[in-house]
Amino acid sequence: MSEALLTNAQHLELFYWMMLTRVFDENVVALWKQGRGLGGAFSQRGHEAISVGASFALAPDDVIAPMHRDLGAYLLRGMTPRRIFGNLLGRADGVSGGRDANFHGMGDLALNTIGFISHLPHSLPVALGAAMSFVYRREPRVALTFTGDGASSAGLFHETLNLAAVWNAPLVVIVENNQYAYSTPLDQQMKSPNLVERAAAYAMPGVTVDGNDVEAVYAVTLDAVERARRGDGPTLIEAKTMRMLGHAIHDGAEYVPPALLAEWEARDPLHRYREKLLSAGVADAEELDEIVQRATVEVADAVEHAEASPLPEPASVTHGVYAA
Ligand SMILES: Cc1ncc(C[n+]2csc(CCOP(=O)(O)OP(=O)(O)O)c2C)c(N)n1
Ligand SMILES: [Mg+2]
Repeated sequence: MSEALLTNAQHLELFYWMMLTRVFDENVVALWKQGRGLGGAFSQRGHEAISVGASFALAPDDVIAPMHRDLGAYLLRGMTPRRIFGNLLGRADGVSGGRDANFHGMGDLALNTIGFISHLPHSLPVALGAAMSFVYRREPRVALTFTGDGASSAGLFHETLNLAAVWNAPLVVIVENNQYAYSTPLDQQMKSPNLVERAAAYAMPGVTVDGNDVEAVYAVTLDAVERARRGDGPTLIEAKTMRMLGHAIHDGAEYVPPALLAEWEARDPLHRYREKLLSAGVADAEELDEIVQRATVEVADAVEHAEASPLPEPASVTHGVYAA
């Protein structure tokens, strides 16, 4: 594994991005429960270390195709909280200009970010296409995408891994194994709880990582990214975590055993990283609280801005429509 040596400033950056993601998500939950939301909004709690740790390993030129629980990836890529909140509220200045009111469709090629495609796992072949375009143009760039445990049972997941291996594509695929696909627990959709075993079927390296350990996610992703950039092909990473809230706001997740949630709560990625930074002497409590405060202010500003922003002009409805 790479010597993923991080400076103290980088440790604090990781904490900041995870905290921004957490605070953003908490605001979404609160607002939607107050009836101030629009459409659905997928919960991010439990996924912060994966989206942040993985994105941190990319160069700005690399392409990322996040899924619906990768808010941290969008933020880290430079998509502002104002634009993302605007998207969730369907505003004209939201990422999709009011065409989607969700974590879908938040693409911005200026940020090398491909918007999430609702159909699962359709972002995978698109990311493979981006990876192959780098090969054809002889550019030392990498494409990284995420998918879920549920989506990994769909045919397109297997077709993409197979072709990525055959074509030796500079692609990194991260499966966010959060134990559930909507209300279906893992053991009701696959025999093996270790998704990483699927990599062997396509003769590509497969790595399992603790998805609640941001530095571990960063280190394995960096390894895979470097491998891809060297021309040594794709990697499958299985990041194990737990979806700590319902599928989306409407879902109370009563079907999840409380003991399972308690077990994972003890491994909360934010609390763990905070303790680690404190015990390693990277920062004191006051410095970390300041970061929390910074994230809180940024998200409050985004909410205020989005709520005060106009909806799109009805006449703009056909913008970006290329076929009917
Ligand atoms: C082809 C397809 N079928 C069904 C859905 C509806 N759907 C959205 S998310 C989801 C569950 C996905 O589970 P998983 O892949 O484990 O990701 P998670 O939501 O747990 O992060 C489903 C069934 C969809 N988006 N696409
Ligand atoms: Mg899942």
